[in-house]
Amino acid sequence: MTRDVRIIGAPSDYGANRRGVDMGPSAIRYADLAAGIEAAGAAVTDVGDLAVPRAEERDPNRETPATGRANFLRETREVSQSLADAVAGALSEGAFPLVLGGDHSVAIGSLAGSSRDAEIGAIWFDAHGDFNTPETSPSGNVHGMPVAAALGKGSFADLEWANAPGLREENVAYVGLRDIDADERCAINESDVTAFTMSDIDERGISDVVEDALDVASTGVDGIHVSFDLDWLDPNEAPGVGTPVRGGATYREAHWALEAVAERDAAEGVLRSMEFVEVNPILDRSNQTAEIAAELAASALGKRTL
Ligand code: HAR
Ligand code: MN
Ligand code: MN
Ligand code: MN
Repeated sequence: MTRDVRIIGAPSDYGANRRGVDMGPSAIRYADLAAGIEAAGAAVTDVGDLAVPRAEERDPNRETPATGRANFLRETREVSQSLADAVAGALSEGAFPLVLGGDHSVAIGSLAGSSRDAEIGAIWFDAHGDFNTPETSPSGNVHGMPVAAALGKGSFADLEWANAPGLREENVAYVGLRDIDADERCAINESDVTAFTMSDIDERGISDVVEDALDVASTGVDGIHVSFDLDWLDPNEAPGVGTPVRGGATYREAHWALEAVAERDAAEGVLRSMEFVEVNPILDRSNQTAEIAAELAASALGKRTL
């Protein structure tokens, strides 16, 4: 059956401290996203961008967590709630939600929507753990917190809109971590998530690591959410991101990873929702990072060489 991919733009930059990532959805669309998905054999509907409040007078503290710091929490809640509705709505109509960020805080909405009526797992391709809470975050930037938010950690326990009802820690798998804060490291190690670092990829190869991550995410669930932060790639290949970290995945490793997702999906039908985040066109070179995002989306959805 032909997959009906629904593109949902979530142009929020409220989770990061840099403007520009709000232009990510436009840049990824401009990079022939729809044509690539069609080449993968899927149908595409683009529902445009969610409305994101866009005040130039920005007050980060109009709403605050019970304890700790989470900048632009009100705006993040509004975006998360409308994105969760859009993702859940797509799924209920038989479409496949493909979310374009925006910074990684949009994953709060994607995960909440994807798990509203299902048990899900998540694969997190990222340099960062995004496992801070308002209590542990060194920056207060919510794009460093979406996994903790979805799992209801720290003061996110009181913020029901931020929680992903059908996501359990046991089904969260990180691929390619290399920049973790001190308290975040303790929290990841104490949790039941599975974390593969860049060193694991060096040692075992991308193939084994991604197959293991797919096993973790897909065991005992209805489907998986793929959350792809472009800063997982090395900044030489993907310079258009706000928080680049040396020593990332290569272009070929990234393609291999998402082709492995497609292969698993072809065999087991596991892929439920997906997002590409953190593309910042202001920092990019000739839209290269957005082009990689568009190519990777097509790979995950089954585009093949032969
Ligand atoms: N760990 C840092 C913080 O929480 C920075 C993480 C945010 N960067 C991202 N997320 N792009 O993946 O502030
Ligand atoms: Mn991230
Ligand atoms: Mn990141
Ligand atoms: Mn294989």
